[in-house]
Amino acid sequence: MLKTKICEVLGIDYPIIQGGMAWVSDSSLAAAVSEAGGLGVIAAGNAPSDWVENEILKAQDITNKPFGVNIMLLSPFVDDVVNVVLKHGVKVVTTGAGNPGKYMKDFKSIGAKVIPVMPSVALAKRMEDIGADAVIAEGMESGGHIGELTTMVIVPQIVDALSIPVIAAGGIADGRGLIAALALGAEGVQMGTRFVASKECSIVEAYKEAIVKAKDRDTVVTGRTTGHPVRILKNKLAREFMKLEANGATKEELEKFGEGKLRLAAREGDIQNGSVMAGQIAGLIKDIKPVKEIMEDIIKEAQAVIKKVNGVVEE
Ligand code: TUI
Repeated sequence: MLKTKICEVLGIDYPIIQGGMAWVSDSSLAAAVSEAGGLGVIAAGNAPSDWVENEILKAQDITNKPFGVNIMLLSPFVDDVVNVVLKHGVKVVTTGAGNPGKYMKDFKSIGAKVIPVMPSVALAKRMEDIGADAVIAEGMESGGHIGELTTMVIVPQIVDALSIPVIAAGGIADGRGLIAALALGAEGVQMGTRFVASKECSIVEAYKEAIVKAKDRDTVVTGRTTGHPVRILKNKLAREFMKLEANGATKEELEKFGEGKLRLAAREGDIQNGSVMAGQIAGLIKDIKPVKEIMEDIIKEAQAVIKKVNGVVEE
């Protein structure tokens, strides 16, 4: 057993949330994580609302346990996606890449728990003030769209500034990371990259294998010049993007170049010309396993870490 208050709030066994990952976390991955005792999350990403609706229905077919939907607030379909989430009584909503304030009342009206992902203290505090049930404090170790601060630095500062539960994200993939997050005052963790390298993740094997092969320094942050920094694995696309940035390409040119590249990698399997989003912790991930095994191994390791720490404290 390894329970925190957030487990009760979300109706889950372990304080582990699967990060919403566009083009990656569909009903297959989300339902597997929920079945294994965590909180699975379907990512709406930039997908149209009928795709999201279909994934919600598929997840409800696979599991009776609670799952969430992640709403990417830069999506052109965000209003329609919100309506689908409301229509189907989704239990938990996580958000990324913006401020979900506009939709907070709607989510609350159906009793959904709202957990925005936030990269800084001021933004996280604002979320508490407008009624968020918890926040995910995300460090820049994460894959995808990131902020400026590391997990080690942002988690305890958000914990101290807020009274709602804080979930730590960024650079966490095992039991050591889970206990470290609890030590920083978090009530749980969100993991993305670890769950990409799972059997139930429905993307192409080449993407998962790229994560397994990655070493500690194999990610890079692109897009700092556009105001949308995104961490990806180093590949041909990353080199081309950085070259364009160094040569002073405009925001519009870079956005045009980046369009469709995550889908190209995750669904079409072109991991050289596509965008292989992954966190720095990819270097720690050595295998592709069933979600249940990932979860059980993390809990076992976390319990062993606690025993070890107890031993040190008692000496
Ligand atoms: O959202 C993420 N990670 C993502 S979204 C994504 S899809 C995408 N691809 C290319 C460009 C943009 C998006 C891939 N990965 N993580 C959560 C997260 N949210 N990280 C940072 C933020 C964030 C940033 C600004 C949250 C709030 C925020 O507020 C700005 C404001 O002032 O409202």
